[in-house]
Amino acid sequence: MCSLIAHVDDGKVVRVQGDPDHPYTAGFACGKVNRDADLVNSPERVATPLKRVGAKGSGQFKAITWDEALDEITARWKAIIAESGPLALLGYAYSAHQGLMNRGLVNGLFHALGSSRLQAGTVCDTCCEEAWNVTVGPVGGADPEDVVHSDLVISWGADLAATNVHYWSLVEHTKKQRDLPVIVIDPRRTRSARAADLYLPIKIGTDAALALGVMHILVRDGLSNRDYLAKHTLGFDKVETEILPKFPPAKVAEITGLPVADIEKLAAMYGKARAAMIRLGEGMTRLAAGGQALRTVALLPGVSGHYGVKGGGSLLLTAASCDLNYAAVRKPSGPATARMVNHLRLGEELLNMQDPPIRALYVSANNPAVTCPEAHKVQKGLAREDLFTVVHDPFMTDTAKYADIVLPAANYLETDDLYRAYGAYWMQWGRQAAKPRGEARSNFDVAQALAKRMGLADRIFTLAPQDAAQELFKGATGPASKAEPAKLFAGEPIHIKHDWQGQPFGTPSGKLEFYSEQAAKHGLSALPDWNPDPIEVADAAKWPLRLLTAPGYFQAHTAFSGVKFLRDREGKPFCILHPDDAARRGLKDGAEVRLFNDRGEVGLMLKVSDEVRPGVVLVPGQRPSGESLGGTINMLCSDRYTDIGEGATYQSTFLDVGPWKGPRKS
Ligand SMILES: Nc1nc2c(c(=O)[nH]1)N[C@H]1C(S)=C(S)[C@@H](COP(=O)(O)OP(=O)(O)OC[C@H]3O[C@@H](n4cnc5c(=O)[nH]c(N)nc54)[C@H](O)[C@@H]3O)O[C@H]1N2
Ligand SMILES: Nc1nc2c(c(=O)[nH]1)N[C@H]1C(S)=C(S)[C@@H](COP(=O)(O)OP(=O)(O)OC[C@H]3O[C@@H](n4cnc5c(=O)[nH]c(N)nc54)[C@H](O)[C@@H]3O)O[C@H]1N2
Ligand SMILES: [Mo]
Repeated sequence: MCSLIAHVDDGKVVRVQGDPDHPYTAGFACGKVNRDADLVNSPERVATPLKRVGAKGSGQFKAITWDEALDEITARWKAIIAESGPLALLGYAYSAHQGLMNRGLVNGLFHALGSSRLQAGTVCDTCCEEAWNVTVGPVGGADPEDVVHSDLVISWGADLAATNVHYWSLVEHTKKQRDLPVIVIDPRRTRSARAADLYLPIKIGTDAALALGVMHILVRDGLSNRDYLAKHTLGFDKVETEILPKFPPAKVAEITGLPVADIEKLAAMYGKARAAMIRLGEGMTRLAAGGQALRTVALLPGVSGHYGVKGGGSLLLTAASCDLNYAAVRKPSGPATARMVNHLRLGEELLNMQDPPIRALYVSANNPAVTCPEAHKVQKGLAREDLFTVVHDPFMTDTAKYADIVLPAANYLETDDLYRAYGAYWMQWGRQAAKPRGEARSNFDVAQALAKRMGLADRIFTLAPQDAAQELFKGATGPASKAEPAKLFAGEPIHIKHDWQGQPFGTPSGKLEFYSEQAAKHGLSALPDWNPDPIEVADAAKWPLRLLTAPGYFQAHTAFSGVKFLRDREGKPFCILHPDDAARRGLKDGAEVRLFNDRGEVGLMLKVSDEVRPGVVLVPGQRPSGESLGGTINMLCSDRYTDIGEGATYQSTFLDVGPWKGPRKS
């Protein structure tokens, strides 16, 4: 979450920049956000509510008024609820660039209606979050700003230069003043990797083995912190006797594809550091055994004792430390429990859920036709003639093309909202900078309008955003609750970190859990471990390449695809193959290629580069079908769950690449 300044001229946002007075943003915004004036003013924005006039997916619509749109939506919902009950409705709202009000109140609407509930975020962070929770507990990790106290930084499964730009710039700044070695562990030689002091091009999905190998060496060389282990951790004795003997350096080298010398070097640097900070990325968790990978890496600072040192430890997400009263907005009323729909199984559930089937879908602030695995199934589900779909978005997305009604959404610069970061310990009120373009309305506003028409009486649906935001502070107990409303609403950033007394652990034992009964309850082994996944092994025998999915530098999923400059900057949707793999297939840099497996095919441009190892095909970002030669990468990914958190396994995808001969006739 960056703190931004929007320059407004004559009611129009003309420029957006990082706030120079904010301690963490420090005047810097990434290449995407720097273009947010283009995003908010994009000529491609949807101007008015629209009603479908052509076939689903064809994108043919006519303009209607807001009253017509809201009347039709609520009349259809009421009829469906009368016939099939509220579970036939699904509110499918996610995050985009929104804060707590615009994201939360849409959830609040569907919670109060008693509809089927979205198990949100399984496309993103539920796997890593659950894995962290069973290991460290539902608490934040290291403060990224404490990196000024670190003497080693490990970026483990995160491309800091893409997804943690403020952290990255603080690291670079610190590096200019003193020695601060950076180690990057990533199957892609990312921009961060190129700037690293040590880069380990690990094989996808082998991080747990590497972390166990490092522990093995730390113990072997007397570099483990016995005092810390005894006081603050649970079950390391079992790891030491049952697991670590399986992971000597030579074995780890075989599993991870890394030279023994580099594994030794990593362990030596880590073991000798006084305060090493590990920035944990979600990258290592986007596959079948993702939870075990993250859990195992998050245990390392327990062995070194760095969880007890300022500037040491690890950081996954910070949000759990901001204990606001979210329920005030997200759960104003409604049944305590209701049927859940997993975010990443939208296609499956639209096609197969019964008693009742999903008959009405409301999509807000996400684009599942592109970003969900089994994208074919999602599109097939969205094409159902008997499904009533509403999409609220600033742009005519691939998903919106399937809607019966499209509602134009306001952008974050056009709304009031409360933001709390998930990569830093900051919270801030963001004031509306400009009036919504055209007839666009905010999520908050539309949720209230729909609630009123549906006869919901909860007070939250009548409050102005600022008054609703105050509700979040009622009953909150942590540092966030101490925010002074006057300062907050004047736009002053608020730091929400507790007083630092070492990494707190929120596990049942109150310690860092090497042995975790909660993990075992989720079906993971109670101890950290690494084993090959049988389904991946079978697929790898069938297909020669494995998918590596990583963020685009100039796109974030599809949220910036309405900015032509950024689309062009990112380039036509592409994949990257190692020169050996390209040569073996007679494919040249710049060729049009087809990526395929049993699930389907996608047409992309080829870049040949050794930034990935042989056997891997890298596809940065998820680009809409209209931008590629054909299709979108998630058409090749299954909706199988991760080992914990029921998350997405994009990288358990195996495939092949060949020349593109135009879309296949089906
Ligand atoms: N293959 C593969 N797939 C992935 C991933 C991967 O690594 N590999 N990553 C996954 C991850 S981490 C995530 S989080 C998901 C993201 O997937 P999505 O949540 O689908 O994210 P976006 O594509 O950014 O879609 C956000 C939409 O919200 C709209 N929007 C922006 N602001 C507002 C607003 O204020 N109101 C409304 N109503 N709409 C707004 C934007 O125009 C855009 O259409 O993708 C996942 N998909
Ligand atoms: N520019 C840009 N920024 C973004 C986004 C974006 O799309 N574009 N998306 C935003 C969102 S929604 C999210 S959730 C965050 C996610 O941000 P991060 O937590 O950084 O996670 P990812 O971007 O999924 O993956 C990061 C890195 O993990 C690497 N990786 C993949 N598999 C493995 C593995 O098996 N082991 C290891 N060690 N590394 C692996 C990838 O090559 C990639 O470089 O980023 C946010 N920021
Ligand atoms: Mo995400």
